[in-house]
Amino acid sequence: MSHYQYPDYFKIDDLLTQEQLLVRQSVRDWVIRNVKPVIETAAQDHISPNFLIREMGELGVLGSFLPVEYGGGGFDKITYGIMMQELEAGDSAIRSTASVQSSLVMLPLFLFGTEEQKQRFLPKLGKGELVGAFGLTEPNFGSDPGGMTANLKDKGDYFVLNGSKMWITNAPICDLAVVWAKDEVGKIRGIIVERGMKGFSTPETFNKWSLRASATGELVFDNVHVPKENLLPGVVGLKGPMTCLNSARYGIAWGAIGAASDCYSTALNYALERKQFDKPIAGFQLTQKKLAEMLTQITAAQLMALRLGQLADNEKATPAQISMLKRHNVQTALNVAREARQILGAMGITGDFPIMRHMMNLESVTTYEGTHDIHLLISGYDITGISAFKP
Ligand code: TGC
Ligand code: FAD
Repeated sequence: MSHYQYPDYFKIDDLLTQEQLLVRQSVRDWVIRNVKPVIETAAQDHISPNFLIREMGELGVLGSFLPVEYGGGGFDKITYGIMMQELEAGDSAIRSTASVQSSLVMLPLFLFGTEEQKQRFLPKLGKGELVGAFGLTEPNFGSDPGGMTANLKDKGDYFVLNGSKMWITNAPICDLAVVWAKDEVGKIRGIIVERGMKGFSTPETFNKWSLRASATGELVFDNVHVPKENLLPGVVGLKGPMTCLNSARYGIAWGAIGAASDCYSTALNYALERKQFDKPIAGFQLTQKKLAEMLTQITAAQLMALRLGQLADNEKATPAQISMLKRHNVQTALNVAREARQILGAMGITGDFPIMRHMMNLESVTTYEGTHDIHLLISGYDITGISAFKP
């Protein structure tokens, strides 16, 4: 399929291992076979193709960087990034599910959970037999999650959980949610809330123009009794959820390259075939400017992602570097999608091509996991040592 000839202008493939290239091919093939044929209709109909989750489990993209004995694949961080890149070339919704399950549900259980919690949940999450969600954002606390009001009251052998979370990926279909809430002394704790617990509901959020093939919703806790053994004992404070976000943001930065590459390749093919004024539109300087700038930006995004992957695999990637990469690569993908859509003219707004869907999805991707501006402020803080978030 011609639109899968993705750009590799700087021969970055030469820097990847045989195993990484093989994994890329197998995820790419799966996306072509199983995602591409259904995703446009799913997005148009605002339906999340949940049957793909178990297939992703079989494919090995859920929790891929965790040890095999805990339901993972034992892969390195570059391989994780490559997987996210290929999934997002299909659709950001598919990558979202894999990101949340891997980095925001399996990772906190692995890092902060008890052995019993790990044995109980991780293997099934890794196979896609259970679906997880991550509840940090609240109606009144998005960029500033430290202000959250969801709260836990200690009742001896259980906690009572009250509050609500909003904009939660996979909330309507989750079997369990890793929820962040404040204890009685105001410390942020992670706790596993399971479907079926009395007072726990997950209403879906409709009317989205973005990530329409992803189930987004709320997590509502109305005096939910959560057993003490569901508390994640291994972390206290905002650094718990933020540690998981470092991993998810890193994966998103790779994912954005997939969406951008799909848009670029589609636009290049179209420009070579479409004729106006008796010649292919690829022959006009203004089209070439768009294509050249897209390819330059994608190449920069690829190189940044690979280098940060190397640092991550050596435990040297800093949160601020991850913020810079997430912000840069998602902005790159948005720029590429917007330019690519222009090259297709009117055809660019249709579902016959993937560009408009990617473009709309990327509007969420630039907002979730820290907005474009929040990541800029994280860079600013890292450069100057002065926080510009708050007074
Ligand atoms: P601040 O005072 O700076 O830090 C509080 C504590 O948190 C620690 N911390 C981190 N730890 C590890 N990694 C990071 N990246 C960390 N950032 C902060 C920090 O060291 C401190 O620890 P301690 O032990 O000293 O207490 O926090 P602040 O209140 O000023 O807030 C700033 C911050 C970092 C929260 C803000 O910059 C930010 O990142 N806001 C964005 C919130 C966000 O990203 N939400 C994402 C929700 S989940 C989601 O969107 C999933 S979408 C998934 C999908 O569908 O793909
Ligand atoms: P706000 O924080 O209200 O920000 C609004 C605007 O103000 C932004 O432009 C922001 O950059 C700006 N702003 C805020 N503070 C500052 C400041 N100090 N300086 C300058 N500008 C500032 N959350 C989860 O917990 N789990 C999920 O699974 C999840 N999935 C999501 C899925 C989708 C489709 C979407 C859209 C969101 C999801 N989120 C999830 C929520 C997401 O993380 C938040 O939307 C995001 O953190 C921003 O919060 P907000 O929308 O409340 O915006």
